[in-house]
Amino acid sequence: MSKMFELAKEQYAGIGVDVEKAMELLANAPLSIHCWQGDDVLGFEGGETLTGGIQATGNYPGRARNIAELRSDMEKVLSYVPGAKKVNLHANYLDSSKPVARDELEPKHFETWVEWANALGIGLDFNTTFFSSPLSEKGSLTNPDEGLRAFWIRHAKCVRDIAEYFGRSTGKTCVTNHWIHDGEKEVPIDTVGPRMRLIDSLNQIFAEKKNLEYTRDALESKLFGIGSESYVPGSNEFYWAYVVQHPELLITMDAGHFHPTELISSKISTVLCFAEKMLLHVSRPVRWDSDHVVLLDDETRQIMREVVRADALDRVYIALDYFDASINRVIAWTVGARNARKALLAALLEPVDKLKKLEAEGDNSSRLALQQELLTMPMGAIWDEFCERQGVPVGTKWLEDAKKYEREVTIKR
Ligand code: RNT
Ligand code: ZN
Repeated sequence: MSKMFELAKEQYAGIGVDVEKAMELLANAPLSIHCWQGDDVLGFEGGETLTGGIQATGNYPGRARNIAELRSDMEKVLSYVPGAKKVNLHANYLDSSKPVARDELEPKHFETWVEWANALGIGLDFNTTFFSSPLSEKGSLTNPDEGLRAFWIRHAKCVRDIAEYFGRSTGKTCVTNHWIHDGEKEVPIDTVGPRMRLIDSLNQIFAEKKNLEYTRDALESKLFGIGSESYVPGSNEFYWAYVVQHPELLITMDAGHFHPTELISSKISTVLCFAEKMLLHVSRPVRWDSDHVVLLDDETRQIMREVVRADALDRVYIALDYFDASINRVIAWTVGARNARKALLAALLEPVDKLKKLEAEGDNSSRLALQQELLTMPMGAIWDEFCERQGVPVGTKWLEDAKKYEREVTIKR
C-alpha cells in the first residue's frame, strides 16, 4: 500500500468517507464493455458499411477484422479496466462460417462467445441489430411493409432467446438493449401510424415472458439520427410510456440521444421513482450523437453521482456506447472505460450522508463548500490503489502496454 494512498484514505476519512467501502462497491459494480468499439460497429456478417443513422468516423489502422482479432483486442481492454466487467455483444457479431439471416439466429451461433466469456469469468449483454441491413432501409419495427416488419419481429425474438441462453449459461443476467434506427428526414404526415406499428411490434416481441434472472430487456430512445433528423417514432416519451405500462421492461438512456442541452443525469432520479431498474449508455455527444470517447467530464461524473446519491447501484445497469475510428481503438476503448469507472469512484468518494444531512438542515452554504472541496481531494491515489488491488496496470503503464500491442499486433493488420 502506498504512502499516498494511506494519506488520501485518512483525508477522506476526515470528511466521513469510508474509502475501503467505496472501493468494494466499485469493484462489484459491473461495467458493460461494448464490443463495437473494436471494429467500427461492423460485426461479422461480412458487411462493410454501417448504416442506420449512426457513423464511426476515422480510418486509423488496426480495426479488428474477425472474431479472433476482436477478442484479442478486448482481452487487452479488459486487462486494463479495474472492477467487475461484462461484454456487450450485438446480434451481428455471430460466430458462423455461413451467412445466417437475422431472423434465423440461434444460441449455437453465439456458443463460442459464451465459452470465451465463461473462461474469463464475465457476463454477456446483448443487442438486437436492426441497422446495417438492406431489409431495414425503410425501417424495422415500424416498417409499413408487413412482411419486413414481421422479419424484424422475428429477429428480436431470436435475440431474446439467445439472451436467455447467455444468462443461463454464464450465470449472470444478460441485459438486452433494443434500439431501432427508424425515422424520417422530413416530418411525415402520418406520425401516429409508425408509432402504432411499433407498439404492435413490441407487443409481439415481448409477449413471451422470459426468466428475469437470465435476461432483462431495455428500450433505447433517440432524438434523431443522420437521415432521420425530423421524426423518430422511438422517442423518449414513446418508450418511457411503453415501459411504464410494461414494468418488466427497462428504459435505456443514452447520453447522446437527447437535445444538446438536455442531460441524462437530470433524468435518472425520475426514472428511479417509477421503474425498478434502468440501463445507461454512457457515451459523449459532441454537438450531435457523435459517440465520442467518454471523458471524466462533468456530465459523466454527474451521471454516476446521481446513481450513487440515489443509492441505486443495484438498480442501474451501466453500459458503454462509443466508437471512435480516428485513434487507436484499444486506447479509445480503455480511456472511455477507465473514465466511466473513475467517475463512479469519484461519486463513491462523496460523503453522501453528510451532504444530505447538511441539505436537510438547510445549510446549503456548507453543502456547496464541501462539494467544491471534494473536487481537489486526492482521488488519484485511491484510483491507483484500486487498480493495483484489482491487478490492472497503475497510472499510464497500461498505455505503454497498449502501444506495444499496437506495434506488435494491430498495426500489422
Ligand atoms: C445508436 C444507439 C445504439 C448503438 C449501438 C451500436 O444511436 O446509441 O445504442 O450505438 O447499438
Ligand atoms: Zn446507445
